Amino acid sequence: MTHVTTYADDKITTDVRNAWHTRALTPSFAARVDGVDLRSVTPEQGGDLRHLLARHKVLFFSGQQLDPDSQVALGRALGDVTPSHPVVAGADEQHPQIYALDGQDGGRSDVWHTDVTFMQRPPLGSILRAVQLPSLGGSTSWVDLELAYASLSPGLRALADKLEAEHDGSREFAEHLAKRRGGEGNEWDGEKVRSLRPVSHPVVRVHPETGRRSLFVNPGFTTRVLGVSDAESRGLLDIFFAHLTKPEHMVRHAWQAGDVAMWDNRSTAHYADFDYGDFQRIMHRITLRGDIPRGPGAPDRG
Ligand SMILES: O=C(O)CCC(=O)C(=O)O
Ligand SMILES: [Fe+2]
Repeated sequence: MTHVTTYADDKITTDVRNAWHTRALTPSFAARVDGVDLRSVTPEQGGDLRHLLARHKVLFFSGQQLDPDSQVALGRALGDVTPSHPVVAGADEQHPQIYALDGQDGGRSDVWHTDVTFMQRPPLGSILRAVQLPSLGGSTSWVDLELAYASLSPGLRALADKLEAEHDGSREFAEHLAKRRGGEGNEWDGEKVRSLRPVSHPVVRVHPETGRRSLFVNPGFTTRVLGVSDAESRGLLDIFFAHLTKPEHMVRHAWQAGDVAMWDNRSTAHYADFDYGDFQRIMHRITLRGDIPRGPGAPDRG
């Protein structure tokens, strides 16, 4: 983008047209963006945010005043907003797109995961707003799955490039689905979700916008490496999971009122600390429709 001025060390960039300031938070990913009012993002600015998202993978904004309507409007400026979740109902009838996570009501995410990889078409990104925070605790961490891929040894990278893995949402969400009327979830990718059948994705995903490769498995939903024995699958997943969650692949965010986080769900995984006991913690998430993950060998990648 020609309107972006990059400073020598590339840690701070200023988007002159939008008067946004972006400060990188780690050497590889995550940035804080100042100067944006997320209530009034135009479609053109939504495109600019999408560029920032693909580049930095996680974006943090503070002092925001979003409400449910403006959170959904923000999502629409960036892309197509999905229903709240394949099987969990929306926050209320007016906001079927909002996934409300209440830590005291099962809305915890204290396992490393990438959102909704148990569907054929996981979301491209998520936008999360702090609604009610505990006075202490409740941080969220993200890992950079592109860095995790790049920091594997070359031999393991070459093996991973050729593998496919099964992703299954039933451990986390079968109960939710059973509780819904008639066992019907929401619509996802234009179809009613009536069951959570496992899907397969490449272990290495090629980012459709940047062409970069990421280690696209996660402990929350990836259950098996396909085409190898059970013992080999277990061993490979143990190696991949321990590797991708290394502290040097990670950024951690301690939430303040008014904070919003956006992440690229094609190149990151995340984990929400459950360390706040009986305190209330409520977050509102929306997700943007994504593409079907492609591996390095796929003919139609790009
Ligand atoms: O509660 C959080 O901080 C993150 C929850 C989560 O996994 C999500 O919003 O996708
Ligand atoms: Fe999540």
